Amino acid sequence: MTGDLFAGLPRGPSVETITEGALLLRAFVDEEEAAALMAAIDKVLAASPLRHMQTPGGFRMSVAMSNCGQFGWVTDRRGYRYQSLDPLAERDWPAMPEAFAALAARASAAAGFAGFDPDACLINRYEPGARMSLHQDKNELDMDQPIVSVSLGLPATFLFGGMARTDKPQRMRLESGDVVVWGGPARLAFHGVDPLRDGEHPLTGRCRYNLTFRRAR
Ligand code: MD3
Ligand code: FE
Repeated sequence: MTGDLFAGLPRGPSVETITEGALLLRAFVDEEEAAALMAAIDKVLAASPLRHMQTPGGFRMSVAMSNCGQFGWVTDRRGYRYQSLDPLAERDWPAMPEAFAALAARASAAAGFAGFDPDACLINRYEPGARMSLHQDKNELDMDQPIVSVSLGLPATFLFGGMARTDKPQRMRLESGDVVVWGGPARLAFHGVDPLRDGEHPLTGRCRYNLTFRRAR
Protein backbone atom coordinates (compact mmCIF):
# COMPACT_ATOMS: atom_id res chain seq x y z
CA MET A 1 0.00 0.00 0.00
CA THR A 2 3.01 2.28 -0.46
CA GLY A 3 1.14 3.71 -3.46
CA ASP A 4 -1.23 5.34 -1.00
CA LEU A 5 1.53 6.63 1.26
CA PHE A 6 3.33 8.29 -1.64
CA ALA A 7 0.26 9.47 -3.55
CA GLY A 8 0.55 13.14 -4.44
CA LEU A 9 4.27 13.39 -3.72
CA PRO A 10 6.49 14.42 -6.64
CA ARG A 11 8.16 11.51 -8.45
CA GLY A 12 11.95 11.49 -8.53
CA PRO A 13 13.68 11.90 -11.89
CA SER A 14 14.82 8.76 -13.73
CA VAL A 15 15.98 7.80 -17.22
CA GLU A 16 14.72 4.90 -19.38
CA THR A 17 15.74 3.85 -22.87
CA ILE A 18 12.60 3.17 -24.93
CA THR A 19 14.57 1.95 -27.93
CA GLU A 20 17.88 2.89 -29.55
CA GLY A 21 17.78 6.67 -29.98
CA ALA A 22 14.74 7.29 -27.75
CA LEU A 23 15.34 8.35 -24.15
CA LEU A 24 12.52 8.86 -21.64
CA LEU A 25 13.48 11.40 -18.96
CA ARG A 26 10.82 10.86 -16.31
CA ALA A 27 9.99 13.85 -14.08
CA PHE A 28 12.66 15.89 -15.90
CA VAL A 29 10.47 18.98 -15.41
CA ASP A 30 9.61 19.74 -11.77
CA GLU A 31 6.39 21.42 -10.68
CA GLU A 32 7.94 24.89 -10.50
CA GLU A 33 9.29 24.68 -14.05
CA ALA A 34 6.00 23.13 -15.25
CA ALA A 35 4.10 26.14 -13.88
CA ALA A 36 6.49 28.51 -15.69
CA LEU A 37 5.99 26.55 -18.93
CA MET A 38 2.21 26.71 -18.49
CA ALA A 39 2.37 30.52 -18.05
CA ALA A 40 4.45 30.75 -21.23
CA ILE A 41 1.96 28.51 -23.08
CA ASP A 42 -0.89 30.84 -22.06
CA LYS A 43 1.01 33.83 -23.50
CA VAL A 44 1.68 32.06 -26.79
CA LEU A 45 -1.97 31.01 -27.04
CA ALA A 46 -3.18 34.57 -26.42
CA ALA A 47 -1.42 35.56 -29.66
CA SER A 48 -1.92 32.33 -31.67
CA PRO A 49 -4.97 30.52 -30.30
CA LEU A 50 -5.50 26.77 -30.26
CA ARG A 51 -7.45 25.48 -33.23
CA HIS A 52 -8.60 22.12 -34.61
CA MET A 53 -6.82 21.77 -37.94
CA GLN A 54 -8.10 19.74 -40.90
CA THR A 55 -6.24 16.77 -42.30
CA PRO A 56 -5.58 16.73 -46.05
CA GLY A 57 -8.42 14.16 -46.23
CA GLY A 58 -10.83 16.67 -44.66
CA PHE A 59 -11.08 15.32 -41.11
CA ARG A 60 -11.03 17.64 -38.08
CA MET A 61 -8.20 16.72 -35.70
CA SER A 62 -9.40 15.99 -32.16
CA VAL A 63 -6.19 17.52 -30.77
CA ALA A 64 -6.20 21.34 -30.72
CA MET A 65 -2.90 22.89 -31.86
CA SER A 66 -0.84 26.04 -32.03
CA ASN A 67 2.86 26.80 -32.49
CA CYS A 68 5.65 29.12 -31.54
CA GLY A 69 9.09 29.75 -32.95
CA GLN A 70 10.20 30.72 -36.43
CA PHE A 71 8.04 28.03 -38.06
CA GLY A 72 4.80 26.28 -37.18
CA TRP A 73 3.42 22.92 -38.28
CA VAL A 74 0.06 23.19 -40.01
CA THR A 75 -2.32 20.90 -41.85
CA ASP A 76 -5.27 21.72 -44.08
CA ARG A 77 -6.80 20.43 -47.32
CA ARG A 78 -3.55 21.40 -49.09
CA GLY A 79 -1.37 19.11 -46.94
CA TYR A 80 1.02 18.99 -43.99
CA ARG A 81 3.83 21.56 -43.83
CA TYR A 82 5.78 24.11 -41.79
CA GLN A 83 5.20 27.79 -42.39
CA SER A 84 6.17 31.04 -40.70
CA LEU A 85 2.64 32.46 -40.96
CA ASP A 86 -0.12 31.50 -38.55
CA PRO A 87 -3.09 31.17 -40.92
CA LEU A 88 -5.62 31.88 -38.13
CA ALA A 89 -3.97 34.94 -36.56
CA GLU A 90 -2.70 36.01 -40.01
CA ARG A 91 0.71 36.92 -38.62
CA ASP A 92 3.95 35.15 -37.73
CA TRP A 93 3.87 32.63 -34.90
CA PRO A 94 4.89 34.02 -31.47
CA ALA A 95 8.59 33.79 -30.62
CA MET A 96 9.79 30.73 -28.72
CA PRO A 97 9.60 31.64 -25.00
CA GLU A 98 12.94 31.62 -23.17
CA ALA A 99 11.66 28.92 -20.79
CA PHE A 100 10.90 26.67 -23.79
CA ALA A 101 14.30 27.13 -25.43
CA ALA A 102 16.11 26.51 -22.14
CA LEU A 103 14.25 23.24 -21.53
CA ALA A 104 14.79 21.99 -25.09
CA ALA A 105 18.53 22.66 -24.74
CA ARG A 106 18.77 20.94 -21.34
CA ALA A 107 16.82 17.87 -22.43
CA SER A 108 18.59 17.37 -25.76
CA ALA A 109 21.99 17.77 -24.08
CA ALA A 110 21.00 15.22 -21.40
CA ALA A 111 20.18 12.77 -24.22
CA GLY A 112 23.49 13.39 -26.01
CA PHE A 113 22.26 15.67 -28.82
CA ALA A 114 24.58 18.64 -28.47
CA GLY A 115 23.67 21.83 -30.31
CA PHE A 116 19.97 21.07 -30.93
CA ASP A 117 18.50 24.45 -31.87
CA PRO A 118 14.75 24.09 -32.50
CA ASP A 119 13.10 26.57 -34.86
CA ALA A 120 9.58 25.25 -34.21
CA CYS A 121 7.51 24.16 -31.23
CA LEU A 122 4.12 22.51 -31.79
CA ILE A 123 1.71 22.87 -28.87
CA ASN A 124 -0.87 20.06 -28.68
CA ARG A 125 -3.85 20.20 -26.33
CA TYR A 126 -5.75 16.98 -25.59
CA GLU A 127 -9.19 17.15 -24.02
CA PRO A 128 -10.91 13.94 -22.86
CA GLY A 129 -11.36 11.64 -25.88
CA ALA A 130 -8.76 13.43 -28.04
CA ARG A 131 -6.24 11.12 -29.68
CA MET A 132 -3.54 10.98 -32.30
CA SER A 133 -3.41 8.03 -34.65
CA LEU A 134 -0.15 6.30 -35.55
CA HIS A 135 2.03 8.51 -37.76
CA GLN A 136 5.62 9.46 -38.53
CA ASP A 137 7.01 12.98 -38.18
CA LYS A 138 8.63 13.51 -41.56
CA ASN A 139 7.92 17.08 -42.57
CA GLU A 140 11.28 18.22 -41.18
CA LEU A 141 14.31 18.73 -43.43
CA ASP A 142 17.11 17.10 -41.42
CA MET A 143 16.25 13.74 -39.85
CA ASP A 144 19.58 13.81 -37.96
CA GLN A 145 17.97 16.44 -35.69
CA PRO A 146 16.01 14.97 -32.75
CA ILE A 147 12.53 15.86 -31.55
CA VAL A 148 12.06 16.72 -27.87
CA SER A 149 8.59 16.13 -26.43
CA VAL A 150 7.29 17.43 -23.10
CA SER A 151 4.09 16.25 -21.37
CA LEU A 152 2.13 18.51 -19.01
CA GLY A 153 -1.11 17.88 -17.14
CA LEU A 154 -3.25 14.74 -17.39
CA PRO A 155 -1.43 11.47 -18.13
CA ALA A 156 -1.69 9.89 -21.56
CA THR A 157 -1.09 6.45 -23.02
CA PHE A 158 1.55 6.89 -25.67
CA LEU A 159 1.87 4.36 -28.51
CA PHE A 160 5.32 3.57 -29.75
CA GLY A 161 5.27 1.57 -32.96
CA GLY A 162 8.18 0.31 -34.97
CA MET A 163 9.51 1.40 -38.32
CA ALA A 164 6.51 -0.11 -40.14
CA ARG A 165 2.91 1.03 -39.54
CA THR A 166 1.94 -2.63 -39.03
CA ASP A 167 4.47 -3.25 -36.19
CA LYS A 168 2.58 -3.86 -32.94
CA PRO A 169 2.98 -0.70 -30.85
CA GLN A 170 4.15 -0.77 -27.23
CA ARG A 171 2.08 1.39 -24.87
CA MET A 172 3.57 3.59 -22.18
CA ARG A 173 2.15 6.13 -19.79
CA LEU A 174 3.45 9.68 -20.11
CA GLU A 175 2.88 11.88 -17.09
CA SER A 176 3.22 15.58 -16.36
CA GLY A 177 6.90 16.52 -16.36
CA ASP A 178 8.04 13.60 -18.51
CA VAL A 179 10.31 14.46 -21.44
CA VAL A 180 11.21 12.18 -24.35
CA VAL A 181 14.06 12.81 -26.79
CA TRP A 182 13.60 11.00 -30.13
CA GLY A 183 16.62 10.78 -32.37
CA GLY A 184 18.80 8.44 -34.36
CA PRO A 185 17.03 5.26 -35.45
CA ALA A 186 13.89 6.19 -33.43
CA ARG A 187 13.38 9.47 -35.28
CA LEU A 188 11.15 7.98 -37.99
CA ALA A 189 9.29 5.48 -35.80
CA PHE A 190 5.50 5.35 -35.92
CA HIS A 191 3.84 6.78 -32.81
CA GLY A 192 0.49 7.98 -31.53
CA VAL A 193 -1.63 8.68 -28.45
CA ASP A 194 -4.67 6.73 -27.17
CA PRO A 195 -7.87 8.70 -26.45
CA LEU A 196 -7.28 10.85 -23.35
CA ARG A 197 -9.07 9.64 -20.25
CA ASP A 198 -11.04 12.22 -18.32
CA GLY A 199 -9.53 13.53 -15.11
CA GLU A 200 -8.47 16.65 -13.29
CA HIS A 201 -4.88 17.89 -13.00
CA PRO A 202 -3.79 20.76 -10.72
CA LEU A 203 -1.63 22.33 -13.46
CA THR A 204 -3.95 22.12 -16.48
CA GLY A 205 -7.46 21.15 -15.33
CA ARG A 206 -9.20 18.61 -17.59
CA CYS A 207 -6.55 18.42 -20.30
CA ARG A 208 -3.05 17.45 -21.33
CA TYR A 209 -0.56 19.63 -23.17
CA ASN A 210 2.30 18.25 -25.19
CA LEU A 211 5.11 20.41 -26.52
CA THR A 212 7.26 19.06 -29.36
CA PHE A 213 10.43 20.92 -30.21
CA ARG A 214 11.60 20.47 -33.78
CA ARG A 215 14.17 21.66 -36.28
CA ALA A 216 11.93 22.23 -39.28
CA ARG A 217 14.42 23.75 -41.79
C1 MD3 B 1 8.54 9.53 -31.90
N1 MD3 B 1 2.70 14.25 -30.48
O1 MD3 B 1 2.95 16.22 -32.28
S1 MD3 B 1 4.84 13.26 -28.34
C2 MD3 B 1 3.27 15.07 -32.65
O2 MD3 B 1 1.78 13.40 -27.22
C3 MD3 B 1 3.09 13.95 -31.70
O3 MD3 B 1 1.15 14.99 -28.54
C4 MD3 B 1 2.37 13.25 -29.50
O4 MD3 B 1 3.30 12.84 -32.07
C5 MD3 B 1 1.74 13.93 -28.33
O5 MD3 B 1 3.73 14.81 -33.76
C6 MD3 B 1 3.51 12.42 -29.12
C7 MD3 B 1 6.07 12.03 -28.54
C8 MD3 B 1 6.74 11.99 -29.88
C9 MD3 B 1 6.91 13.12 -30.63
C10 MD3 B 1 7.62 13.06 -31.81
C11 MD3 B 1 8.18 11.86 -32.25
C12 MD3 B 1 7.26 10.81 -30.30
C13 MD3 B 1 7.99 10.73 -31.48
C14 MD3 B 1 8.94 11.77 -33.42
C15 MD3 B 1 9.51 10.58 -33.79
C16 MD3 B 1 9.30 9.45 -33.04
FE1 FE C 1 4.39 12.89 -33.97
